[in-house]
This record gives sequence, C-alpha cells and structure tokens, in this order.
Amino acid sequence: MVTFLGLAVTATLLFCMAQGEVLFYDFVVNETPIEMLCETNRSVMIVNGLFPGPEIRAHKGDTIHVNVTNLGPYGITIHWHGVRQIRYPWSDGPEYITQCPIPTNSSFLQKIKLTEEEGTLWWHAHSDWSRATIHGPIIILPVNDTNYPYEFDVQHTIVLSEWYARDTKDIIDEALESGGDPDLSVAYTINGQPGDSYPCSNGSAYNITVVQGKTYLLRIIHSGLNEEMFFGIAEHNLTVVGMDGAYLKPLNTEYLMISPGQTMDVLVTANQTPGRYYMVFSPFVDTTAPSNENVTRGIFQYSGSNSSETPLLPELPGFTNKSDAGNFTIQLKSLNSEEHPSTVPTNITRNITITVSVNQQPCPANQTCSGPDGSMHSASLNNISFSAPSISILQAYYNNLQGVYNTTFPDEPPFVFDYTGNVSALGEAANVSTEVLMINYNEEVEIRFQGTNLGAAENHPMHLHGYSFYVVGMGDGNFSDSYVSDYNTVDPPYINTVGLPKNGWTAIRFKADNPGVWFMHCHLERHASWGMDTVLIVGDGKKRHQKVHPPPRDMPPCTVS
Ligand SMILES: [Cu+2]
Repeated sequence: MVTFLGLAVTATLLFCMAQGEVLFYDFVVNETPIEMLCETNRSVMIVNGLFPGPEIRAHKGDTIHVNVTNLGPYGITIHWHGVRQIRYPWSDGPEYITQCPIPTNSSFLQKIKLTEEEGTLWWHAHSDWSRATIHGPIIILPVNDTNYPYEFDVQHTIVLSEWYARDTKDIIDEALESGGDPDLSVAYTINGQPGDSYPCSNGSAYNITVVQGKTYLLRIIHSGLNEEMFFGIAEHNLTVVGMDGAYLKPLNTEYLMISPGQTMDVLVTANQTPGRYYMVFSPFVDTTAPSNENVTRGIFQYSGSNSSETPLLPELPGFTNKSDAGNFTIQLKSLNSEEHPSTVPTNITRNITITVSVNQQPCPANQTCSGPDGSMHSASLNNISFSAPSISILQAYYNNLQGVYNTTFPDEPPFVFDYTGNVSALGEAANVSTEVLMINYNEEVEIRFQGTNLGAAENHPMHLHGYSFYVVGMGDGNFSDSYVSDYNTVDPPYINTVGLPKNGWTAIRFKADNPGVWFMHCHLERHASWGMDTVLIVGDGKKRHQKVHPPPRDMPPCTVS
C-alpha cells in the first residue's frame, strides 16, 4: 500500500503543471452477489459492489488517477473507452495489447489523461468477457460547467447492459474451446434493471420522474456485448447533441440506433400530456446468427402521475429493420462550430482498405467442433484472424522484443473478390496470426472498412483506441473510388466506434498524432474474441513531446502461464 501511495504523490507532482485538475478514484474489483431476474445470490465481478459500476465525473482536460485493485479470482484489465490517452498507452487497458491482466490481490494505478474529450464516455474491463459486468460512465463536463452548446435542466445517465445467466469467462472460454456459439445473454438492463418485461423484475424498472416543461439530458451508454439497439421514448421526440465524447449538430429523431461501444447525449423535453411513458431498448438484428431478441423497458413518468397507470409503448423499428438503422446513422454530423470546429484530414498520406469478415476454421484433427457444419467460428480483418500474444504488444514494442508480433498487416485485402456478393464458392478460413499495422507519426490516414458476405454477415461496430476519427463516408455494397468525391469532409461525425453496415463499407479519417500501440476491433464481443481485431502501432515523432512516455513502475507483470 505504501508503494502505491508513494506513486500517487509522485504522479501528482508530475501532473500538477498540466491543464486541469488531478482527481483520484479507487476501484476494487471483486465477486459480489447480486439480485437479477429470479436469482438472488449469484456472484459476478463488479467494481466497488456496484452494477453498473461507479461513475467518474471530471472536467475537460483533467487527469484522473484510478487505483484498480483486483480481488477477483482471475486477472482483469480496465479500458477508458474513448479517452485518447495522448502519448500514454500504458493505461489504455486491452489485455495483451497494452498490458497483461492485473493479477488477483494486486493493484495497478491507471492514469486517464483527458484532453479534447467532452461529453459522455465510459470505462469497461478489456479482458475475456468480464466487461459484461465491469463497466461504468465517464462524464466529462465543459471546463466551465455552463458552457454547453445546448440547454437543459436536468441530466441522467442511462447505461444499457447485457446480462448473462452464467459466468461470462466460462461462456467465452468454453465457446473458444468448442468453436461453437457462445451463450446468448438472457436480459438487457437499464442501469442494472431488466424492467417489467422480465420475470421477477416487475416493480423494479428504472424510472425517471420528470416535470412538465423541463428538458432532460440523457447520457446513453451502450455497454452491451453483442447486439446493436434501437431506443425511443413513447410520444417524445429525441434530439441527439453528442456522441462518443464530442458534440453533434442537433438531430431530431423518434428513435436512436446505438451500437455496443457507442455513447449518445440526447435531449428530451417533457412536453406531452402528464402520464407514464415507456423508454425502450429493442435489439437491431441484421444477421442469421443467434440473437437475444428481448427488449428492456424503463419508465419516463411525469411528476404526480398515477403509478398504477400502464405506460404507453414507443413505436420502434422492427428487429430486422436495416433501412431504419442506416437512415438514423447517416444523419449524424459533427457540430463544427467556431468553438468546436471539425478538422478533417484532407491530405491523405496513407490509405488502407480492410475487409471485415466472419469466418470458419476447420476443426483440428481428432477433435469435435460445434461451429457451423462441425467447424470452428472465426473472424478476421484482411483475412487475418488476430491471435493475442502472451505478453503485451506495447511492452514488446517499447523494449524492442522480437518474435511477439509481425509488422506485415497488409494495406489492401489479400484477395480481391465481390466482397458483398455471392461468396458461396469461396473458402471461409482465415490466417491466424499476430499482425500489426505500422503507421508513421502525423500521417493523415484513411481506413476503408469493407464488410463481406462471408459467414453470417452483419453490422460491425468498429472501434479504434487512442483516437476518435471522422466518418467521411458510408454505404451499401462494395466500395468504389468514385465515392470519394461524395465524402463529407465538412462536418462528418467525430466518433470512436462506427457501425460498418452489413455488406457495406465505411471510410474513416484521422491524423496519426498519438504515438503508441492502439487496439482496433469489432465491439461485438463474440467477433472480437474470434479474431476481428488488429493493432495500430503509431511511431514516435522526432521532437521530445511527440514520443510515448516511459511506462509506470507498477505495470502488471507478464508471466507466461
Ligand atoms: Cu463484428
């Protein structure tokens, strides 16, 4: 304990000259019994006894020190989703990418360095599937609290989670072993409450009591593992004003489509007849893969309304409504105001195309596999199914260790085919390997993600660590160079997780101004576990302030198990 206090003091001295305040949080991860559905005593891994976990609240530019102590039975890591962590990948969190798991009965002091982020982000475990229960909000207020580019009266945070009936580490360990489908979640929850559409949950739905005429800011976080969601409130229009820690042009809509990993800041005014209205998350299912098709309901109720009154239901797009999902996403634009300008790269020096596929691997000899037709589920980027090493790529990179990863991730798909057409004649196996993309400091990068029709095609929420990016284009089918002239380079949304449409493409741009080792992956957990991942290593610049900081002394050890 003395060691950690000592480190905290040193860190304070180091950071006191930086902009913003330094805040301290203690996170203790432990197995804790919680009541859910009809179970009253199953233990799950949570932080500080809370589900969802504790909120971090800071101002733009602050530095947050979180002392993470793991008292659970297996190693975990924690990621600060959407925080760029400029020059400091050491606290970013993905296991075997920037660190090894924090072992049982030990601590790791993580430093979260806020810079440009403003709005709503979140934190979550980034080891096996433990993020199902280890997650919580990061609320980043403007430097001057009143300086929002919109007006509201009251704010609430809404965390959508996915609940599993068994230990999520067992679920994914068994699925990867057998090659079959992992268990589906059994419920969706709003701030930990499944709501009245589930057994044993009547009377405990999450509710917001509102006052006629007031405007509410809802900070919505999709922490679920495997399903995109529609969201709406009966009879009430929504105005989306922010996403992934950056402002948007106000977008009026009756519903949202939000992917795992994304956050949305939404205004809603209580301007209807006083009463009770359901707020509903309902899954968007655009795949033939198995899905949890339940909904979860909270209640938006006017002060003084009769609590025995049955709430009204919103009309949300049907589960399979791909066009309504796409029509919402395509309307998102960044605020691009004088105070919050867009700086879209227009001098692209590195152009990368990445196919995003669901694959099948042949079953190893003398083994029975439970994937499709006796194969094993797999997934890939540019036909490489990512295999994590047993020590962290960041530590290997920083210390020049050889043999941990290869630097030959290709800038183009290895095979050209009709990606979104009839692929039935093609083999579905990918190469299993640990390949990273090397990127020079300050390059202006464009990545074109190309969905493919291999395996069970679907929407993939692609997430990049260390950066937000501008989504300059998106569409159905195969990408064509002729689409470049239609890009939005004026006010594209600036986000960290983008839904790549099923059998479609999307193009993102960013300036590689943050040196380090940054994970890039599908935020559907089953795809990430099957290998739909890669790593960007952005090199140091020449100047002193353009290099990765040295590691902290308490990095969790990498021991080969
Ligand atoms: Cu995916």
